[in-house]
This record gives sequence, structure tokens and C-alpha cells, in this order.
Amino acid sequence: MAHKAGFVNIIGNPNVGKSTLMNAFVGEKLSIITSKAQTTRHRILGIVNGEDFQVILSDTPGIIKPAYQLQESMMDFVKSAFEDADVLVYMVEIGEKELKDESFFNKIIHSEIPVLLLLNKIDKSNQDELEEQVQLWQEKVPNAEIFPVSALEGFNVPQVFGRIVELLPDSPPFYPKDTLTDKPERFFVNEIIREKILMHYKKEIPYSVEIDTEEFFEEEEIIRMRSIIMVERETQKGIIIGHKGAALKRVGVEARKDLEKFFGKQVHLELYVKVNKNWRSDSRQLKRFGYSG
Ligand code: GDP
Ligand code: K
Ligand code: MG
Repeated sequence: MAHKAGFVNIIGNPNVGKSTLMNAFVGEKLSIITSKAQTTRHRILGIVNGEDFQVILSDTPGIIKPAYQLQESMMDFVKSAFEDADVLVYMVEIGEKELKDESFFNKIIHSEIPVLLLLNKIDKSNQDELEEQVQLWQEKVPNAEIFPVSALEGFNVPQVFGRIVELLPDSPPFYPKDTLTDKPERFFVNEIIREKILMHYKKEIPYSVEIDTEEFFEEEEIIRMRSIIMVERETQKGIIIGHKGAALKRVGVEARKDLEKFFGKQVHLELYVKVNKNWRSDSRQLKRFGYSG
């Protein structure tokens, strides 16, 4: 039996639904999702295995104009996503106009790799608007096959997946067939905690935070974790902790619930807050947290 395998890279503006789509394909919450831009900072692989195929998806940060070094290295993840793809999934949402970066847009319209343009969030639109948008995008990106989808509701998601498999080259699998992702367990601990911070704090706080899980110790009945929440300034530390520690406690309780779901096991989570001045602009620190720096 012939076997197909290859790399599918999901790119697009912030908040169009890239991570929601990746999770829908994989059937697991590998990528954290919030309504805020820059929720996804890394390139995250999600692998879907079938008897005769292996689809290796990569979710990337939304395309932005970088303002500091962390964002530059986020855009390096996006650039790398163009280089090794067998299929490009370019996601836009209903009502959206242009990609925030022209050079990325040019790469898409001149791509020699097949491009699937997903017009997402059609659950929020009507038939007239939908038809108009399909036509508009077909003119803008003539080399793309267009699929209206709702990543959130799963509408048309299996059809897109089927098309992806058709487009993949004949190849043996790249990863063992029981692999779900390339990231280690601690990465998901960090991400789940960061999602709660994105949800509960305003303004610049979520963007100044990085999580470092120092301990991940699996026992028979329970997994014990200790994670540091790193902020850039002393004032941010106070905000994270909150009055009598209530704000931090809420993060801990909600993160633990999600971690227990994710790992299918009881979790004990200890959280600490530390000031780490200007880590977002420090190459050495960025490297340590898995960015190119
Ligand atoms: P990303 O930044 O492109 O990765 O987008 P996310 O996957 O984080 O989603 C951003 C926001 O859009 C979240 O609030 C999602 O729940 C929402 N969203 C994603 N897909 C859909 C969809 O198909 N319909 C609607 N109505 N909302 C969606
Ligand atoms: K988002
Ligand atoms: Mg995302």
C-alpha cells in the first residue's frame, strides 16, 4: 500500500483561527487559543497519523511587523514555515483585507507549493457576503484553492483534510506513527499557564511574560510540576500576584484543571513569579526559552 507523508504549514494574520484549525485537525488542544493576537509564539507541530498517511501540521505565530527581538524571532518561525512545506494553508477570516506583511503575501501568490486558502469564521457571515468574499480572494490569490470553513464548528474541516492528504507526496512517515507533536511535555505546561495569563491580565502583562517549568516529575498517581512565571519588571510581579495572591491563585487553579485534562492524570502545580529584566530583548534568554534569539 502506498504511503503519503508531508509537511503542511498554516500561516495568516493574527487571530484568524490558525491554532483552532490545527487543534481541530489533531483532535487535541496542542495550541493555546485566545482572542488576543500573539497568543502563539512558537512553531508547533501537530501530527495526524492514519494507516496510509502522516500529515505533519505546523501552527505558526500570526504575521506581524516585529517591534522587539522576541517578535523578530517569532517571524523567523513563520519564514521557516515557507521553506519546508508540501502544502501551504493560508488562513484568512471573513471580512479581512490584506496580510499584514507584503513580502509574506508575495511569497504566497508566487508559491510553487499548492496553496489552500481557508476562508474562516463563516459561521459569522451570510450567504451573500460569503460569495462575495470567495470571489475577492480568488482574484487576490489566483493560485489558491479556496475552502470556506468554520474551524470552531468543524465545518468543512474534514474536506480540507482530505484534500491535504491527496496533495501529499508518496513518502514513508517522518516520525514514529504514535507521535502527536515535536514538543516536550514541559512546553505544554508552559503554554497552558501562559494561556491563563493571556485570559486574565490586560495590557502589556501577557506580552511581558514567559513561563519556565523547572520541574516535571511523573509519579504513578500524580505529576508534580513547578513553574516560574517570568516578568520584566517588579510592578508586573505585583500585578500577576494580585491582592493577597488571589490573581495568581486563579491562574494556578485554572491551569491545573487544563493540565489534568491534557495529561489525563492528577496534577500538582506550584507557581512562582520572578523578575527577569528585559528578557524579551536579550538574545541569551530568548535562546534559553526556545526562540532563535
Ligand atoms: P490564531 O491567532 O490565528 O491562532 O487564532 P486562534 O485560533 O487563537 O483564534 C482566535 C479567536 O478566533 C479565538 O477567540 C477563537 O475562538 C476564534 N475563532 C477561531 N475560529 C473561529 C471560527 O471558525 N468561528 C468563529 N466565530 N470564531 C473562531
Ligand atoms: K490568537
Ligand atoms: Mg495561534
